[in-house]
Amino acid sequence: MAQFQLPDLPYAYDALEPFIDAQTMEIHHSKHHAGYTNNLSTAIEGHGLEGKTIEDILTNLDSLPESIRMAVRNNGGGYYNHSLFWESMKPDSKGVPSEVETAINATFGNVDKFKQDFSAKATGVFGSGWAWLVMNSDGSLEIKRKSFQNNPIMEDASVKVLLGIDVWEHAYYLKYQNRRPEYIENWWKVVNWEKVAERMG
Ligand code: MN3
Repeated sequence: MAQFQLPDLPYAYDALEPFIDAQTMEIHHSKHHAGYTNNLSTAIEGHGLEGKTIEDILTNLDSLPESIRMAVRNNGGGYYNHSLFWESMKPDSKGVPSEVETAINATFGNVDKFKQDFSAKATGVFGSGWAWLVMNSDGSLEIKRKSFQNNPIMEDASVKVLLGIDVWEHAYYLKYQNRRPEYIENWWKVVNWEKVAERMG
């Protein structure tokens, strides 16, 4: 059996309508995420990584043989990022829990300002990539912009990844075409803030 399996979505493909359409969700999960997952398992097979978690692997990319390092960065990142992404959304999005709001206010002033900053970073990703909200080891929050499937834990294993938005065109093009800012604006309506609180620990 392959080392990594495609996780089930925690909701139906159409659960995030009208903000994220069912066809995009189905292709994104059953084709893109499945592809990263299979390619990851294939890349690491026979390299002594049995029993390693995806976090173990992504925080130690430099220890991998060069022949598989890029494949693992791209596909391992894709596997990990999308698993985080599905859980970062939910159909009946609630308000921001108080412990999250307190942390956001300390760094960004208020939740609206944070959303503006995060949206601007996500909008400004050149080409394919992600915007991430991370908590540093000192408890401060920070927005990171990453290309391709790179994740903040690849360069700093001490950060906690709290939230991320996929701004590859495959995440929004069917419904929004080139209107990435509109996708981002609507994405806020399906953010799973309880999951963000859980990830803060
Ligand atoms: Mn994607």
